[in-house]
Amino acid sequence: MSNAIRIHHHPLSGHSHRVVLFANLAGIGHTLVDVDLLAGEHKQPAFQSLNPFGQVPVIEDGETVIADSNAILVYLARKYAPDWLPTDFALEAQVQRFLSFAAGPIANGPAAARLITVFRADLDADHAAAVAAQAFDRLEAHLEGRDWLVGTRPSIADVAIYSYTAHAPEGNVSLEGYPNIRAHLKRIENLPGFVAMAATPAGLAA
Ligand SMILES: N[C@@H](CCC(=O)N[C@@H](CS)C(=O)NCC(=O)O)C(=O)O
Repeated sequence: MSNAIRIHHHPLSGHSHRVVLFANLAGIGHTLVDVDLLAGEHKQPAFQSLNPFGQVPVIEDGETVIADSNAILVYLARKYAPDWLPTDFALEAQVQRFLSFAAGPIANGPAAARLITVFRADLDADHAAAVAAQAFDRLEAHLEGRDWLVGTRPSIADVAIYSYTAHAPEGNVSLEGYPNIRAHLKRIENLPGFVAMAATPAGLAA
């Protein structure tokens, strides 16, 4: 496997982590390029030439540049790790459903709650907590009797959900009442190649 893919990331970004995690789980060779978000590097022309939205993660695969964590997961799975994205139409739709879940309630719930505590983001903590609770109630119910979100093996859906769910307690969102979710996280952590995102104390950007 070549080392051609460059992953532009920030080590405390869950969106970045889901890409780094997938590259490691799927054995996709890559190099990491740190983007200093706290110094505003993502708003500079050099980075914005890669992603005009000014957000990590972004990958470069030769001449191909892809931004957005879920878009990157789809691209990498299709090109390098097809076992992680089913081609059966109905199963693929189920994967897409959970990518949307990751980009919606997971981003606006546990990820937003963590942005408030770790990065002092000016967001509504009560709203984030309510969105997180509803999202985790739904995820907990879906995982009843299931090992993986879709089908009988891990897919990019599991990877997309992992990072902000595992780190929800950093945003004061407890996983205590969610045994199915905690078992699912553990299953992902036990996969060969798993790499954790660094834990962060509250108030990083204080
Ligand atoms: N939909 C995007 C969201 C990416 C995102 O929110 N990235 C954050 C870091 S976790 C970022 O770069 N924030 C800087 C900013 O928006 O100015 C994805 O899935 O990649």
